[in-house]
Amino acid sequence: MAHFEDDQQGDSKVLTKTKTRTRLARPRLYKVLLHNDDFTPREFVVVVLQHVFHFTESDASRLMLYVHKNGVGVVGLYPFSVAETKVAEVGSLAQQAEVPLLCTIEPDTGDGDGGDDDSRDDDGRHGDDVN
Ligand code: TYC
Repeated sequence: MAHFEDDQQGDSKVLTKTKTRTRLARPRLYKVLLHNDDFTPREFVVVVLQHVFHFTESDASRLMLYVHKNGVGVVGLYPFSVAETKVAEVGSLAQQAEVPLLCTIEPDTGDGDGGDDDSRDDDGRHGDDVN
C-alpha cells in the first residue's frame, strides 16, 4: 500500500510502501498404515483396499500380501482429515464384518523408508512445529 507524506515545508514528498507477502504452508501429510493380523480374511483386506483406497484388484492383492508378510504397510498418504476418514471407514467395515483389521495414521516425515524417525518428538510431531 502506498502512503504519501508532506514534510514541514510542503515541498518534498516521502513515499513509503508496505508489501505483505503471504506464504502458504504446504499441507502436512499423514501416512495411513494397514496392520497384519491372523484373523482377517485376505479377500476382505483386498476388497477394503479397493473400496476405501481405490486400488485395482491386482495392486490391492499385492499390497495385502506385502502387509501379510511384513506386518505393516503404507496404503496411502493424505492430509489429516482425509487420512482420518479412511481410517474410520476401514474401522467401520472391520467392525461390521467382525474382523480385527487395524488401520492407523502416522505423520509423514518425507524420508520414504517407512521406518521410525528419530527427529520426531514423543507426540509424533517435529519439535519446531507450531500447529
Ligand atoms: N494375515 C491375514 C491372513 O492370513 C491376511 C491379512 C493381510 C490381514 C493384511 C490383515 O492387513 C492385513 N488371513
